Amino acid sequence: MAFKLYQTDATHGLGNTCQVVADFSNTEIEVIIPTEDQKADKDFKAKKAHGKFPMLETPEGDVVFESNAICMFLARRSSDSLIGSSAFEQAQVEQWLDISATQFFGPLVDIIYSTFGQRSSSSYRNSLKDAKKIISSMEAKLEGKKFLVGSSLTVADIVVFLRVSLLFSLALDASYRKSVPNVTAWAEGLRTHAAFVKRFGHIKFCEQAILPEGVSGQSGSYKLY
Ligand SMILES: N[C@@H](CCC(=O)N[C@@H](CS)C(=O)NCC(=O)O)C(=O)O
Repeated sequence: MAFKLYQTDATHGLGNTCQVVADFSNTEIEVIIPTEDQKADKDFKAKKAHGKFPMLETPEGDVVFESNAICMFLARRSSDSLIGSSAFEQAQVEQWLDISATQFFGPLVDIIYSTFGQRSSSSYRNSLKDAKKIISSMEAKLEGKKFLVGSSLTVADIVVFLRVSLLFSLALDASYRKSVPNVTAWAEGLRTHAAFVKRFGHIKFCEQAILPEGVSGQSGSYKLY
């Protein structure tokens, strides 16, 4: 019996990230987008007691939540070194997952919600600055390397890609990307990788940033970058 991956909708980035890891680890998963009726069901509510998607249900009916934990669980089922090929590499993989959950996710959500007018754009600049700090540290780590950890793809690349690709699609335009060639080459490699296209579709990186109302770009009153 397949594992069941519950997610908000077909475009759910955290869910799709888990799907990519499942594919790399040859784990069969059934993707379920619960209907409102299903979500209101008492048994389903008990299963989703933590309140968030994605959530993975094992064939035995046990549940694990938090996308990074789901990714690591699925990655450990792989014969490839998706979690890193030494104790040190495994620590580095965890380091990137922690960075992406604690330092990247907040600014990213702020940028997305501000861009689409669902939140005041007052913190947009600071969020972008915070996100760019992480991209700068990635730029240094990726010097002469194809992957964030070791010499092959790990969960760190898969998880961090979601954050970076959303920023490259919305806020960090072609001229900014030229200033981080290592991260851009890394992101291009993953964006066009068949496994990512299968689960994320054909992601496009923006030529020009899509700015929230009230925020001007390079040609405006302040320099965005
Ligand atoms: N840290 C969590 C974040 C989960 C999260 O915020 N999920 C949101 C969608 S991105 C969600 O489930 N929203 C709908 C709901 O709460 O029912 C993870 O990585 O899984």
